[in-house]
Amino acid sequence: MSDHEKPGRDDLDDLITRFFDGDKKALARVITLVEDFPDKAREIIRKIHAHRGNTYVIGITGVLGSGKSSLVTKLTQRIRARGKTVGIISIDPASPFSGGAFLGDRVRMKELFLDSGVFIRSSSARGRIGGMSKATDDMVIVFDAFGKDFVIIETVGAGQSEVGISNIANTTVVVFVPGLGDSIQAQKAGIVEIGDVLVVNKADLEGADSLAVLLEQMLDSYTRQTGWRPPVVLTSAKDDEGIEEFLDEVLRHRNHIELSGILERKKKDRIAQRLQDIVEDLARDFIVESIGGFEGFGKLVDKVHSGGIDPYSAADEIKDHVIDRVRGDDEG
Ligand SMILES: Nc1nc2c(ncn2[C@@H]2O[C@H](COP(=O)(O)OP(=O)(O)OP(=O)(O)O)[C@@H](O)[C@H]2O)c(=O)[nH]1
Ligand SMILES: [Mg+2]
Repeated sequence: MSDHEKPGRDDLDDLITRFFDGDKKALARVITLVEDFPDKAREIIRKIHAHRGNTYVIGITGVLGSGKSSLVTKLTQRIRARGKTVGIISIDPASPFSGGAFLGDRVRMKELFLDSGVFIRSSSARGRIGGMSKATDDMVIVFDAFGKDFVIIETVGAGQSEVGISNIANTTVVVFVPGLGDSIQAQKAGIVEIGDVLVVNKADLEGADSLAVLLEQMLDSYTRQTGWRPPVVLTSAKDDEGIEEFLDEVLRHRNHIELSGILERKKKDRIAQRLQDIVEDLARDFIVESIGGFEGFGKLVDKVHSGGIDPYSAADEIKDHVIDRVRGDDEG
């Protein structure tokens, strides 16, 4: 079966069995299906949702080329050294995870590819602004049910996506680099505010300390209700410096939101948003289908065209038809 074929029901049951046996190929296949086939995604999520564990989601965002993939690699190695498993979702077509150009990156990735406790998935942004995909939530559920202790999501900072990542991630990490116009980087709308941990990467380069000072000043200038002041951590993914401290700060944040109840609230907020999105999709499908089967639709178009009715009143008539169909569905 090619990777892009849709399996039948029997295949799916077999696939799920292999998935729960810990088969990495089955995991890869399940993720492809969840991403590419919404109807299969429903079926799969129904089968595996009850098997979720306690995956912790770390989101890493920051400007292009700031070293996010390099940091994810180093961070993953530290997490593995502590005996935990990791699933990585890289939402960025330009990422080395999806075949980058730097030999150095390939060598680093290779260390992860050989580790059976790590699974890497590049998820194309598919032209969506910010690159956050609706399927990302489902992919987290898949990794969770598979038994991953951590999911790390890398996404390039592009305005909207930072907001997206902080909704899904339990801890959001924002990566900065010296020399890219420090104040502009930091002042970009909301970027400092969404970070639970701020990282100044490429600390081996000039200007890292002054950037860290600037970030601390910005943190001074706004108040937070959560009792958490985001730490600023200096790292060099290249030299493997500061990574242990970086992981410690992520875990310290985790501890903070777990003990304070913020984590549970965040998770419930996310579920509420997700349920709303799913129902909106269902409603939209229903409406499109209802309009498609409504014979009066063409007549209303003509009537608006000839000036016999205004578009809002015509839309009200269509809405009444859709509501009648909903009632019809309810009755039988
Ligand atoms: N000097 C220095 N270079 C680094 C460091 N970390 C990463 N780099 C280099 O920066 C470049 C980009 O690194 P990536 O890890 O691909 O950065 P990224 O943020 O994932 O890039 P995109 O996904 O394309 O946005 C590569 O050439 C890395 O080798 C660092 O700590 N110091
Ligand atoms: Mg990258």
